[in-house]
Amino acid sequence: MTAQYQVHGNVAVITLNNPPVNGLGLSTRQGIADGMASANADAAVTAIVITGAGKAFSGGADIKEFGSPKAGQEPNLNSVIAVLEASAKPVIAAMHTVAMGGGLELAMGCHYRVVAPGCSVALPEVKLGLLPGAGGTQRLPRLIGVEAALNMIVTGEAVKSEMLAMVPGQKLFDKVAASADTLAEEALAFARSVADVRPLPLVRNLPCKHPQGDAYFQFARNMVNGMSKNFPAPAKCVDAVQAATKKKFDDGMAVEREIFIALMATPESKSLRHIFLAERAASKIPDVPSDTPVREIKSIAVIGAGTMGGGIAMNFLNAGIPVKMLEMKQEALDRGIATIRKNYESQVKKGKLKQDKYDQRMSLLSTTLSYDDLAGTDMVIEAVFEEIGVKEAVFKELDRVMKPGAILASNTSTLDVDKIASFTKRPEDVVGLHFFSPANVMKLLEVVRGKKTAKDVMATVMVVAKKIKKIAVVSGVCDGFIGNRMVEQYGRQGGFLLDEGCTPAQVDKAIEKFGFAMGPFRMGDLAGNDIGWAIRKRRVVEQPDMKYSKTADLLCEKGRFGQKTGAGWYDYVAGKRDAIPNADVVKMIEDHRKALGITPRKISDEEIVQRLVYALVNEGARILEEGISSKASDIDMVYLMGYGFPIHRGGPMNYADQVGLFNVVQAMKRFAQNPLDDAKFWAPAPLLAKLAAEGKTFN
Ligand code: 3H9
Repeated sequence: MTAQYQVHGNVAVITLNNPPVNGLGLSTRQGIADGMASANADAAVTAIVITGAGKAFSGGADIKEFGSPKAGQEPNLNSVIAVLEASAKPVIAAMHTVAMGGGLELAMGCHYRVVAPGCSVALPEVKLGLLPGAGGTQRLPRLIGVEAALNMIVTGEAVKSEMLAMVPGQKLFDKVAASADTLAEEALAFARSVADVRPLPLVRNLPCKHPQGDAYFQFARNMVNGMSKNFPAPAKCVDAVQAATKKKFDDGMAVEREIFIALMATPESKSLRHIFLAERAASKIPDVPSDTPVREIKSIAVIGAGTMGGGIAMNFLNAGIPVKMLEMKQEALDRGIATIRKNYESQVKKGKLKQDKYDQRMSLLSTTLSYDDLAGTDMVIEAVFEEIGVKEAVFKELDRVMKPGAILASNTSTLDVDKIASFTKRPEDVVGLHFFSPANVMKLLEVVRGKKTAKDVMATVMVVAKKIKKIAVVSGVCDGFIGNRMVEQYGRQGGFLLDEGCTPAQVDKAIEKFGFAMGPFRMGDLAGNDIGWAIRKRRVVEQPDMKYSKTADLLCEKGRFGQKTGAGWYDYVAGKRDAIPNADVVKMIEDHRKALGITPRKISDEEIVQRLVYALVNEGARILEEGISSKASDIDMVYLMGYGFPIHRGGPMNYADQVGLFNVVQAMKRFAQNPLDDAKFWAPAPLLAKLAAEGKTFN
């Protein structure tokens, strides 16, 4: 049973027990309704307490149930709340740790609420592209005031119970318990104290007004619209709360219901719900059980004090984990430390970091010029030059000095982790940790699992990643891992588009309108066009028949490497990041086109977007079928967190699912007919073809 029923003296207690967070799935909702029926039928019971077992009162509606037939099955949450409101005996919510979404709505449907201090209270539905759909938009404004409620509903942010208890005139909490430990006892005592009070108070009967009325809501709408481009839910939250101030309670509920149902069907909400689950799924590795013992990581060594090494070190310092940095020369160490110091100082100046925290972080950082000094550290991350010979020298040294059981990680972005592991006598301890630049800012971490990497090493690095607040995604060993392998195909399509008639600005604009943070050419300029050039030089040797546009090579031959040289696909003014189109680059592309005898054609934004995105999808499908990635949602996380894929589209694989894989394959077949494109590339990956034929999806 996911809700238990017990009677303590004259008080019935219904305990939600649906781990991990007492999501209000069908069986829990049924359990509450059953408990209510038992309590009302038992003449000895004078009051009813609803509480939650384990680490939450309730995290809300069961997100995993959304979209399944169970979600709409009676009793739905609104019906359960109607049962609470109709109870002849007082119902008291006893909340602790987490009271969110439908969980908070359930509590607001009770007659009274007792809360433990430290309880995170939120209506976070907006983060899932929804609004509270079980009366949250109608009841919360009645309990804490319109502005405070709208603020919580529109941001979805959690507020601690003790803070909310200080809102003047709030009626959300009837009592704040002394502590979480005494909550149960205090809730029982409270229940006894109100057992005979009549009439029973109902939130629906409280007034709901804002003194400025429409003017306030117009102001709120303007604010919200400015901040929530691409997402319909926040503005709808304003509409629903405004309805609470203008309509009778049940009419306001009807407005909320209608909006909730409409939002549930939007691609934006589907994407956000996908991301919520994908983020949590990413930390799970199919063949590494969740109870795999992890190694203790109390100290870290970082080899290399360059931009990457410094950024990596900061992650651990931020998490309170001591870091020892190693370099070959004192000057390099000094430069690295100065950069870290500068980064922190700028945070202090902006008020983002307190001075004592800064001091504490810097005190955790030590340096050395000798490998022997690293012997005692639990994990080492190498961030040296991307050249296999250099890595070999480093890993041989690490193998010599590191204590048994230490984890040896490489931050390589391209090299073969199995080969790197083979430089040691302990390949089971070697793993790839591909941080993205700037490493102290970017959320993504690709964890590259070598053929011999031990399961407990994988389990450990996933825990460590969480500690340093990264979203870790596991990749097998292949050229470019998940992200860079896919971006190469995306870049190739970008090149073909130039050959066929586009300018870099046209391509970038089209994909940015689709929602990407940056188009492929602006991204190339930011990352450095010389990186792709080096990869292509390798590729033409490995795959001499590979078709690609030579425009990027021509650009690099002119020394236009991007922002770092002040010129790439665009021009840049020192100190600014604005991309200014350059006529010579456009002419270079036109000349190249002429030399190839291509007559340019007008290419629609739709075709640009499809070719770029489906290039990602097809390569993603190959990555999945090769087992480089264990789930499509991992690929989505890589693209969302590391490559600026639009959040509201939920990642390339999710987007393809939404478009329909059949449609994706049809488009690919069309692209394959284009003689200037690469027919071989557009042959759908077998997995994609199979899923499309079966009418299935990636996720
Ligand atoms: C809603 O309520 C709609 C209503 O208004 C109307 C209905 C008609 N359901 O985050 P964690 C799982 S919409 C199912 O790592 P933490 C999560 O998937 C809902 N499962 O832990 C994970 O599972 P697994 C509004 C849920 O301690 C595990 O719990 N509510 C739910 O860092 C641990 O998650 C929200 O949006 C759920 N509602 O944080 C709340 N919530 O182990 C969303 C979590 O299998 N949840 N799980 O991977 C959160 O913000 C955080 O999970 C929470 C715990 C703060 C609760």
